[in-house]
Amino acid sequence: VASFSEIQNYAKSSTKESKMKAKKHLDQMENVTLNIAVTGESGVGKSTFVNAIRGLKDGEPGAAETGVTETTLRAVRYTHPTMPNVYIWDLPGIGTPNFKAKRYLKELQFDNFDFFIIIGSNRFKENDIMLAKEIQKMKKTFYFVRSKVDNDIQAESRKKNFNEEQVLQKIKQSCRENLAPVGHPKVFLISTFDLGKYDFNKLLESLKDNLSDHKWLALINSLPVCSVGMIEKKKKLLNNVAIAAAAAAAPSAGVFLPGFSVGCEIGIMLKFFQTAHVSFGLDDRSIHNLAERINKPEVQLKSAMKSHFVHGVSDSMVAAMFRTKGMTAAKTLETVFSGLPGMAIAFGTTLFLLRQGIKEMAEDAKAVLAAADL
Ligand SMILES: Nc1nc2c(ncn2[C@@H]2O[C@H](COP(=O)(O)OP(=O)(O)O)[C@@H](O)[C@H]2O)c(=O)[nH]1
Ligand SMILES: [Mg+2]
Repeated sequence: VASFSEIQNYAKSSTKESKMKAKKHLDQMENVTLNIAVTGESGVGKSTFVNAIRGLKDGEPGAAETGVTETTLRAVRYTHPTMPNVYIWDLPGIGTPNFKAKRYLKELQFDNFDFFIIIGSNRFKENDIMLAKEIQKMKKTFYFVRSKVDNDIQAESRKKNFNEEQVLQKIKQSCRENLAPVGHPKVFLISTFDLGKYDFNKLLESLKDNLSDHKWLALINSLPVCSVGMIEKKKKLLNNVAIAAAAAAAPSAGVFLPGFSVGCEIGIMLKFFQTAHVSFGLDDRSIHNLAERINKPEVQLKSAMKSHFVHGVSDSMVAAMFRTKGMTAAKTLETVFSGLPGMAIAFGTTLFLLRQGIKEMAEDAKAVLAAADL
């Protein structure tokens, strides 16, 4: 699987072959699988977390049941509502007795998982530590997540001399001591009810270091918009994908500038925009879910959107973008790519259009976030 920098190189050459390669990379990006395991004792918030990172509300069809006590040692695989190759596993705590735990671990087939998130809502337990050691043995990565910090903050905030940062540091310190048998690993504090706060972003940055470009892209595309920082991450990645999409969509060498009926592959552009649209949470389903979660009317969120994509992604809408004055500016951009042979004109223009779309969507996503008071 090629990295983004390789894709960039393919995109800059103008042969038919490089165009095919760009297409292949788009396919690979789309088909990359990601298996995330979420584990920890009963009641720590695994199911809630599984739902939150899939952008599902508790109780929605397909959502993991929350607030129920696990009685079986059974791993449940959840698919992502929009990304069929992203799987999130809800692994109930291994619990006692010991022989059961051993068998459970054996049956888990560690190799299938890209990483493990071990959640604790207070102290991490014997079992969490044992599991971490097993994961370590299998040379897999795990991350300790301390959930429900919103509860801690709320309780402490009633005290005199309350200092949020100090409270968080104290929790972290106590978790680290608790986890000393695993060698003082990093602990990320989160509130699943508000992923935009606390350490969720830091957790993502750590994940990034241990994932391939394509898996990282799949992860970020699959996560709901929870903060401006998340929007920026999505924007940056999609701007990279746009290079491959433009290379695959642009007409081959020798074809003059696209009104895209002239050889430019609209299907690739539409697909790119559709993926981005969902990733930025601007599609009907995402808006509907967000509206319900924050208890505000959908129209209020929708009216914040100002881009070409207000009514979704369609070929007529993309055609309209081709006719805007921005496309005149795209010609100026061609000079930037002027060192490139034949296809460069179409490539540059197509890339400009795709990135223009990303820019507009990111603005809309920020406006929606603001309208939602998040
Ligand atoms: N305050 C708070 N409550 C949470 C959080 N995450 C989960 N919960 C609550 O904790 C309870 C148990 O959650 P659940 O996801 O069913 O735990 P599981 O047994 O590990 O799957 C539920 O009532 C959740 O609403 C969180 O980040 N903050
Ligand atoms: Mg559960």
